[in-house]
Amino acid sequence: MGFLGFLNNRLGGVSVSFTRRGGLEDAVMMRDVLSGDADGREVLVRGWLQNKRSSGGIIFLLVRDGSGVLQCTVRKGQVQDSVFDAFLSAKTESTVELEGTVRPDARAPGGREILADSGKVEYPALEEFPIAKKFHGPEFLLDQRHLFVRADKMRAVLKVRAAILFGARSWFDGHGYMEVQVPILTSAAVEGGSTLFEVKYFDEKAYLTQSWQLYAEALIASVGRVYTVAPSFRAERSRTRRHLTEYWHVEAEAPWLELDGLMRVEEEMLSHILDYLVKTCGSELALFERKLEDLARVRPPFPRITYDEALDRIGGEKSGIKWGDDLGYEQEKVLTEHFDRPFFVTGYPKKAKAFYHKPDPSRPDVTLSVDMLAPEGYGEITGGGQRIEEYEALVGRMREEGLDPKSYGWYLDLRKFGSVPHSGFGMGLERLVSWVCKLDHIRDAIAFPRLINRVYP
Ligand code: NSS
Repeated sequence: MGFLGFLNNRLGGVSVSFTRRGGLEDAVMMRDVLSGDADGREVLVRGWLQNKRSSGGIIFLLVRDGSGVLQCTVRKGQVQDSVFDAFLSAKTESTVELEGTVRPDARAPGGREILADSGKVEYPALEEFPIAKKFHGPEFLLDQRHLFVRADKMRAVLKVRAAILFGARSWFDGHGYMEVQVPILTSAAVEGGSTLFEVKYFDEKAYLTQSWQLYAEALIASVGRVYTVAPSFRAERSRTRRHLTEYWHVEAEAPWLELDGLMRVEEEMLSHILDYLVKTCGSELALFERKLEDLARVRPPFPRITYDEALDRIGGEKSGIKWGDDLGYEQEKVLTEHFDRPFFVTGYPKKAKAFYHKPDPSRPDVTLSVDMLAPEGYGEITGGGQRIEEYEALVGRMREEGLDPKSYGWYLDLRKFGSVPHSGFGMGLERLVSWVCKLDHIRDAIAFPRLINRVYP
């Protein structure tokens, strides 16, 4: 890549137009400066002025370019007076460019700084940045989300999300799963009608998908093991710490896979992801006070309990639900106190689960279903199980649930042409991020959350 600034050896210290000799992209990434690779060299950096302090003839700028945050020091006399004055009056979140020599300095955040010999304020911020260091209420910060995404913790969350997806994809790709995409606009419910978003589709009604699952079941007969990373939508009326109306869903489906095998897929994939986070996101996790040991100890096999055991552990009907009801957030929270790592709950009652779950042949009132719950009060992060593969049984379950088999014509066809025992699961990306980053609310696990009362910004 070459440190272009190196060539630009003090062209009179003016705010030279570096673009004349190359593209805007010629600035060095701060991450490369912070790594020490550019020590002693003359470099050009560009970024946003995150913070500034000055005393006498010296200004310390903290400049962020997305790859890192770097201290740039501007001294009176070492740059033109007009440059010094421009930086002195620049408001935070102005865009700036600086050129100077990289030197190690233990007092600088990250251990390095640039001693500037020239630079310019490229787009001065027009107003004071609305987000100050002081406390702001959550609604204010949600209104300012387009600016709040620049905050340290939001940047860390974005990095953790990206690392989780990288880890998930690399596990799936390495285990014979192919990434596929299916429609977001659909004609029928997957997870029950109560959380469907309806959209007008020309003269018809359509819905925003709740899960890719039914299409995935079609694709396993085409390309075998499949996975996706896609948005899912739930018109959740409940205002909780763990519900978004639009969330990102990592889902997988595989032929010739039963419940036990599915749990092995989930636990291996998750521990692979957590390993990757430990290796690549140490400083981000530290911001949230997440200890790396908490993640490193998550190793297969994860603890497994049944729904019946779960209900017992939380005090049976004293827990607020009776046998047959789904575990809600309150019940899961109590249950998670029994574990210090993610664990599985299997065998949910038929009544608590969607129509496609296969009833346990040895006990038909429960299903071959499994949820993975995260500890520390977080609860469910994945949901899935073994599917009904037999045509008549599937039609029967649809009728029991009051669904019209005609609305699921194509899905039923899959049982007519080479049906197969198969299983799959969906993992809520923001649920996992919330646990990993110890977030109080799922809205902070995504850049622009969609909540019951919020579609702006
Ligand atoms: O409803 S799920 O439990 N299961 C499914 O959608 C299956 N059709 C997935 C599959 O087998 N392919 O949702 C799966 C996960 C759940 O465990 C949560 O982690 C997440 O999706 N989820 C949510 N995250 C955020 N907000 C909301 N509202 C939400 N609903 C589910």
